Amino acid sequence: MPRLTVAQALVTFLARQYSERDGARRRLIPACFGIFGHGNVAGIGEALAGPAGAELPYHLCRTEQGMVHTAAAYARMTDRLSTLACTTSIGPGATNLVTGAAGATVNRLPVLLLPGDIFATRVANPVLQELEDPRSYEVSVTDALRPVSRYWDRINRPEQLPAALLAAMRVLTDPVETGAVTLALPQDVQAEAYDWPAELFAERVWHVPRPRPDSSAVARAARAVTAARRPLVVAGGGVIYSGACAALRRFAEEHGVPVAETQAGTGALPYGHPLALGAVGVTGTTAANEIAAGADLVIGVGTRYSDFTTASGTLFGDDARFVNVNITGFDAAKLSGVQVVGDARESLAALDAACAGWGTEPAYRASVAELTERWAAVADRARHADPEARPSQTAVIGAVNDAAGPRDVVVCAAGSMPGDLHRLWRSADPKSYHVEYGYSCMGYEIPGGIGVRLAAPDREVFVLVGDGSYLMLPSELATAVAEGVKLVVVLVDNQGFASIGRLSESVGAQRLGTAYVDRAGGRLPVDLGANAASLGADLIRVTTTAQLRAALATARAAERTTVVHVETDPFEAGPDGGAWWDVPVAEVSTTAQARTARAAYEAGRKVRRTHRVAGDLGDPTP
Ligand SMILES: Cc1ncc(C[n+]2csc(CCOP(=O)(O)OP(=O)(O)O)c2C)c(N)n1
Ligand SMILES: [Mg+2]
Repeated sequence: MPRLTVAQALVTFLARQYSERDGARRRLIPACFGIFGHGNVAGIGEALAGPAGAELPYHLCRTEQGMVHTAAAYARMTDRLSTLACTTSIGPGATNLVTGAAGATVNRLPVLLLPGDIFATRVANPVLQELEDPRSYEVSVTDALRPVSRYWDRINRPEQLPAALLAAMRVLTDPVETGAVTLALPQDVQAEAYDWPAELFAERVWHVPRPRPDSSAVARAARAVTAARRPLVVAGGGVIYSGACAALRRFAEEHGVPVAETQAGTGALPYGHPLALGAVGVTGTTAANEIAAGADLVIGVGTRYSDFTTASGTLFGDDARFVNVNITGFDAAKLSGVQVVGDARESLAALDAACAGWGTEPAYRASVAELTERWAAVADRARHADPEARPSQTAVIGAVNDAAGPRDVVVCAAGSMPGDLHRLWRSADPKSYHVEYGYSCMGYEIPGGIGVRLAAPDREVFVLVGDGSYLMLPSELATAVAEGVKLVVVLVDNQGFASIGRLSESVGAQRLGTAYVDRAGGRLPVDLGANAASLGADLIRVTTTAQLRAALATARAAERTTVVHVETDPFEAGPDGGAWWDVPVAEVSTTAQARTARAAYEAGRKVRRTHRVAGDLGDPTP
């Protein structure tokens, strides 16, 4: 019976957990990020500094929110087969986790959060940073993590730890339930000693299953698929997490079904494949959106059908039927689809076999090729610019895509860039496009880039970050520099919110508060390049496309984290795919701009479909 503190037991346990899928075994939690305060330094801090910590390397980050983004990006890069632990103090350290936790849970990515908490014995309460709720001493700020966690627990006694740890590991490694997992650790309990059962510290392997779909569900799906003339696959992040890209390609090629991609599914089918339509939805291409509008059957694989994917319910036609392949019944049931609940790779293989001999007409495939070519010409123009002039944002994207090797990764999350990237980036590899667009959290970019690079040190990482997003978490540049995690950060500075500025204008809000200017509307004496350099990054400033291309080559070859600072025009927009997005506009207003916007809004929402047509055509006759 080893006698250890709760924190020592926790750290020892975490170092001995493994995940396994397809015979490959890896550490489930290979490292711990954190920031110490009085709520964790004596417990978790002492444990990590001691013998237990030798197996769980510690990385000091600069913000708690940032470290959760790092852990989520790490999990995404490893197909959810491993993640990082995040330790914080009590109070603000704990609540700073909430945004990152929500992002991880929305994106269905495992992260392990270990916030400190107020004394379980309450003898020293109110402790520094304690929220005192007059209704109950039971309430603490870590309760704020409950709705954004897929498993949440507070360890009030050492005896509670083993069961909580096992439950936490199960949720982290269960592709159906995964998301943020929180174990709140009262600071007194962390330091308390207990005689643990030795078997708690044995190596444990968490087998990540590939559930096969129900055979009658596959038969129903095949009946719907083989009755279709204009089918379309919408590939979501689940395709990539499952490692189902080859199965998807086989299915598409066997049956001549084109594939469109969500943000998380981008790269599922490489750019240039004759059936690859690229980005779909609000951030989609004209090619994918036209095929989507005419599709009689949509096969959604590993997608949660966000409003960006369905264009707020306006993208797919009235009579479109849906077949949904998903690991969770929750997503599979959306849009009245035939529910094929299972692992994407296994389900696609089963559907492929059940659809043997069926395929689309050559004329349909030819229309896919024609639409794709037409979009490629538009994209080519947007991606290139006069080498001696200031680049447009789309030319910045073209330059970064050209500078990146086929396995390099682009990271982005918020602003106007995710849309331009989704439409214009050309992925050769399913792991090369990393845009966090489930939570689209400003500030994700740099810490996300750290997580990507830690998970895949053999790939160069290009972080594309707007000035607004940069200002939210520039602090994590200091983490990248300190930890020797090399990034190429392209800081696209347009003095404010190009995205929300455009949106504001279109909804009658007059661009209020969307530009970084002084009270008189003048340019600010703010120098983000100098800020990046002050945090320890190498800085290259560029003003032309030619300089940008040269700087990207230098930065890619460099050993140190390099920030390339470029200014762009916030009023210049790239080509778009013509899809609608539901952002409700003021129903009454004194301004003509808002009234015009309201009229356009009402026209737009008229075409919303509810998709209540059952995808199910019944069971095939045997
Ligand atoms: C944390 C957070 N706050 C607010 C928003 C809403 N929002 C979306 S994009 C955006 C502006 C982003 O500015 P910037 O990074 O400069 O990109 P740009 O729009 O200029 O391309 C804002 C405020 C968000 N996505 N995340
Ligand atoms: Mg900006």
